Amino acid sequence: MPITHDERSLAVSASRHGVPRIVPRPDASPVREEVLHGLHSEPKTLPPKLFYDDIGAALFERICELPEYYLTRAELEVLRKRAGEIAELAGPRVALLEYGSGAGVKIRLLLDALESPAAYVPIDISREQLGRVARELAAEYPGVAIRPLNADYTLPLPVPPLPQGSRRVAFFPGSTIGNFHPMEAAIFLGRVRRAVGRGGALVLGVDRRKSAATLNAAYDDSAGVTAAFNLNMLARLNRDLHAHFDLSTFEHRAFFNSRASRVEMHLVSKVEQIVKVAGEPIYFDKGESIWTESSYKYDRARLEELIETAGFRMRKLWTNRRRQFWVAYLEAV
Ligand code: AVJ
Repeated sequence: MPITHDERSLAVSASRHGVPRIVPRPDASPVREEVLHGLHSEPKTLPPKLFYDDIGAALFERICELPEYYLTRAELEVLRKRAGEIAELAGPRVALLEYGSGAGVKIRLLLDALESPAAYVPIDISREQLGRVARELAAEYPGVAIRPLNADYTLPLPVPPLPQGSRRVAFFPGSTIGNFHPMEAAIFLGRVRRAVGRGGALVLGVDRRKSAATLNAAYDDSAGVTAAFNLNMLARLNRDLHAHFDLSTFEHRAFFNSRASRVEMHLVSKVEQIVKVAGEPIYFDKGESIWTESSYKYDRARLEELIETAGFRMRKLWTNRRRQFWVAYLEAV
């Protein structure tokens, strides 16, 4: 079923509670053209959204528990401490839109603190996880209209129909904004700005720029979970796109590129080889990589520049005790 643009349907369903229906979008599965375009590029690239099939989503949850991966704990610390302040700024009966809802841990902190939240729209590319989280939340928060959207939010989304007269507050945690090149980050946040409209707001999580040693450890953990997460992208293409990657011939590489202020993740071919992907031969030199992810790290000046370009004003900026991670409360200008 396509998503409806009838505002009333959601206003009505806000007081009803049943099992939420997932709105399927065709974009959520790997697109052959997009994959082949990336593999024919120079350097070779694959988009990070391809990490999050069911296995990848589970591996990412394990990453969040790693001693080296401080991001999730740091952000949760801020959200726990500031949920009350966020709720006060947001006001009553808000409609929440979450870009990349994942395991649904962080949103509970907001739903618990907010005064009579009206609706929650989790948007995620991982269909199985989205369905599970939506069912759990519908049971836990019977007063909130849960409207899951299985979509690739890096593409323009139709603005979901939401209860009339409710303030829209977007939630984009985890520093996933770091996956976008700064120029694309501004364009993406500009779309979020239009989705929340005048009077709307955005709660944004952003990882702060810090020492290369700390960042390198966070993206190349000693237990090898991040390596498995990175390599799963190839396994996933083998499963879903008739690719023939031999995983033992690729290795995980992650490092902080200080000039560009980003952590880069790559999959490096250990040998010269040709891999068939969706019927097409892809040639790899020995040592050639596929660039699978960038995680941009922001200092205060760059963050403010990004926010202003996107049409938001910074109302509050919080960090955790160890000053690793930011949570910003942004208001639509
Ligand atoms: C989910 C995009 C925030 O960039 O830190 C974790 C993904 N990649 N380890 C990040 C990720 C490698 C993560 N984000």
